[in-house]
Amino acid sequence: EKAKWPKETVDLWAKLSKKEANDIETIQRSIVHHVTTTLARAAYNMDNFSAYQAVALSTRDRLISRWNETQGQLSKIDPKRVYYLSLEFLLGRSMDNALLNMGLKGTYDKSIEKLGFNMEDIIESEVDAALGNGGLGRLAACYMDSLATLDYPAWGYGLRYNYGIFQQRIVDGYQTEYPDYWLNFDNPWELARLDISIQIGFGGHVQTTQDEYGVTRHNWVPGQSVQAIAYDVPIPGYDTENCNNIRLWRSKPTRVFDLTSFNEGNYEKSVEDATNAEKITSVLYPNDNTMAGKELRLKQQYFWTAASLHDIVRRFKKSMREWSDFPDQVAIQLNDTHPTLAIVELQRLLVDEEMLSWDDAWEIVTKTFAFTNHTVLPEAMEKWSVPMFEYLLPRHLQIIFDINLFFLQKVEKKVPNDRGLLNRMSIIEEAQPQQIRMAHLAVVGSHKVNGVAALHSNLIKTTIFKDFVEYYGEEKFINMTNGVTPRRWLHQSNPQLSALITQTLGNDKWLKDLSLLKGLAAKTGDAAFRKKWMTIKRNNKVRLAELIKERCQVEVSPDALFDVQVKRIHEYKRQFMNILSVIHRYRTIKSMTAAQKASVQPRVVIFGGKAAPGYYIAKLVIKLINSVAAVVNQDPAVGDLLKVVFIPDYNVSVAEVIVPASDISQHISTAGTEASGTSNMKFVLNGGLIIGTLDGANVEILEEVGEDNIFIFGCMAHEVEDIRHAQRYRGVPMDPALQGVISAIEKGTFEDPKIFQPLISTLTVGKDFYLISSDFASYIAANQQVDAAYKKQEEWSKKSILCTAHMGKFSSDRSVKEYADEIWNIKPYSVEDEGHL
Ligand code: CGF
Repeated sequence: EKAKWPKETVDLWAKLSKKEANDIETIQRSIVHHVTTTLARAAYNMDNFSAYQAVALSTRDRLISRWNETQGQLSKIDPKRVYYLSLEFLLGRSMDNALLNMGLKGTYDKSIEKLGFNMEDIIESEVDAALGNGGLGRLAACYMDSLATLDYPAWGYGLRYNYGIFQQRIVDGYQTEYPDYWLNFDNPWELARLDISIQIGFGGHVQTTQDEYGVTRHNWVPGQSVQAIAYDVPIPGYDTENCNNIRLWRSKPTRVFDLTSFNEGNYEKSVEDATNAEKITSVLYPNDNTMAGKELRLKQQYFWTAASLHDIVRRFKKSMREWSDFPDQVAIQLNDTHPTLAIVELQRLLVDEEMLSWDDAWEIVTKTFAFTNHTVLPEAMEKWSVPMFEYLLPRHLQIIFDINLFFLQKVEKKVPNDRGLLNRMSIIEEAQPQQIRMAHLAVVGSHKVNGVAALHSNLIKTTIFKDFVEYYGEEKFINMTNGVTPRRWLHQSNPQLSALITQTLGNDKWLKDLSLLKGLAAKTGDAAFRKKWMTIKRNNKVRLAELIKERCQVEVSPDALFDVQVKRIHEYKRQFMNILSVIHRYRTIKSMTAAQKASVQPRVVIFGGKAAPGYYIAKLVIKLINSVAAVVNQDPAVGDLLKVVFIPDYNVSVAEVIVPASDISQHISTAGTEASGTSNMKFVLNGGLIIGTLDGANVEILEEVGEDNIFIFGCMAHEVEDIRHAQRYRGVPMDPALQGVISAIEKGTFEDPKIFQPLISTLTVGKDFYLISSDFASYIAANQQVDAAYKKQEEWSKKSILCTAHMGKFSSDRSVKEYADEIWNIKPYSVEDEGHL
């Protein structure tokens, strides 16, 4: 159409779509413009929140320009792209990050200040986009930042939940959950693409016919359908014009729904169906590392994968290429098993709708997908009951059975007469009712499978995927150690440290090449530098102490050692062991003379994290922490030597305050249970030391920082089974120090002991599955080493600097580049700043 335009029309468009300038006056104009027009307010009735809204809208205008330019150029170049399918994107706040990444923070600071507002207050007005549970969702967000920064052609696909992870409040020491309706005030960080709407079917039946060549054809006739509407979230790279996209789907009723009911006068029924359609993307399931098995969750998974694939296929078709080129244009990464249905949906589209042969289609499918496993915990393995699945997705079930049949035939051919093997490897578990094992389906349908840290990647090869490794060979199973983005997790959250690093290294190149941090190692001998380093840590501790005062009404001294454990509350992460050791510390201090107390290192033990609402034992751990805090914090015999706090409603923006302020953080999962952990990386990056087990990425952090700069304790992953066996059958006695602690709880030192009985039973009746007793002595000893090391402040400051200096490996830029080279086969491209759209 444009080609038909006269030259002056084309020129006029080019002139008027010039990008806005980024000088202070233009920015101020754009802010005031949004105040007066978009928000319909005026200077005299503005508060911090409306200032935030206006600044956000002005920032968004600039984001959208970049987004448009990037996406326009991408369509022209049409390179191979990666699509990252994740049910969770835990983005947190966007404004600060967008301004920093676009290089506009300083100018906006000044612009706002002159308009009578303060940037820090405005930033605090933004609510977190909390569309994730924990590590997995935050990892997806870090990867999106790195993909954009490194100029990779990449899109994320997810769901736009109306309710993100619940808000946690502590009432009488217990966690209570409140809905997080984060869209209350509109979300400036998304673009509703109401024109992009895809119809998604559910239920119904399958018609089987013979085509003119006698080939059997299957046609799925869904019983109901809903619409998927696209919402795009621009993700700006740091120090590049590139701006990638996360497309989130929202469910809506189709316009053509249930006319029959309507015509029969059953208006209510047709409205009810519409409400059911909206429900699909209503809420994020609040489980981390556990599988709920709910029908609505399966609906979410299909709705999301079908809409995303439809979108991907439509984009591919525009290029008029052959189907066999699909894997050269498209790489799809499955973030956990949640999107595994995409494998089945692509096979269905190719066979049933595009009429490819089964084998040709399957070759395309398996070359396209790759799968990331995030856990070996049995309770997290996704399985779907066959009857429920059949009712929702009858054609997909047939396809899964066929995939399984052809797969098992090949296994049988390679390893004849081993029924046990077929049983173990089958995608279908022979239970009552039968179950679909999503992890097996993901492995069979992908060309690469990766774990998220070296230890974990080895572990999956010898446990859950052992048979598959023998069948496919080692090459299919690789390691991609997780990483975190230094832009958010140092530059944004710890601006003083970021500035000091830039000043010390002479430039800010380290923000795009984190290995440059090693240049800091040479500064450990420089006393003045160490002082600056530790002053910044103290400033960050003051900031955290203020947050603690505000949220927990407890005063803590920034001169004490800040000891932090913030993460989802889970038995395998052993917050229980931590609070038991705190009780031990408390009892030890209470038994001391005044002279002995004088040499105790004061400590503030900081907890935070959410428990899944149905996870009774995890919720009791929160209650115990709060009960212990109530007693310890009031005890004059202890004073400032020990304080315990539980910071409610831990989320990304709270983490941004906590992480830079930590002296020591706890990553103490039973060896072999935490796949990677990513907060461990964030803490060390910010000069916080860690105490931990040889689990997940701790192992690689130890390799990088060296054993003098980390506190390792506890048994190793390969010892766990033997210890459990011994405990179960030989009845090993409980650690004596732990026994003392348990007795104190049972005597009622911290509220009515009956409350905690079920928790204590996990150590006694429950046979201590997570090995708290066998690790307890070495844990206490490691904590004592921490105290001793912290007292030598000069030495500690050197350790802290070396920690940061050796974190180059753990940038998500490194992870993403490895994925791009070894799995996706995609290349960076460059977005030219053409200055207009
Ligand atoms: O994924 C996790 C996290 N809880 O979300 N898993 N899941 N599912 C693992 O438990 C972490 O160890 C890991 O760091 C994270 C991201 O890979």
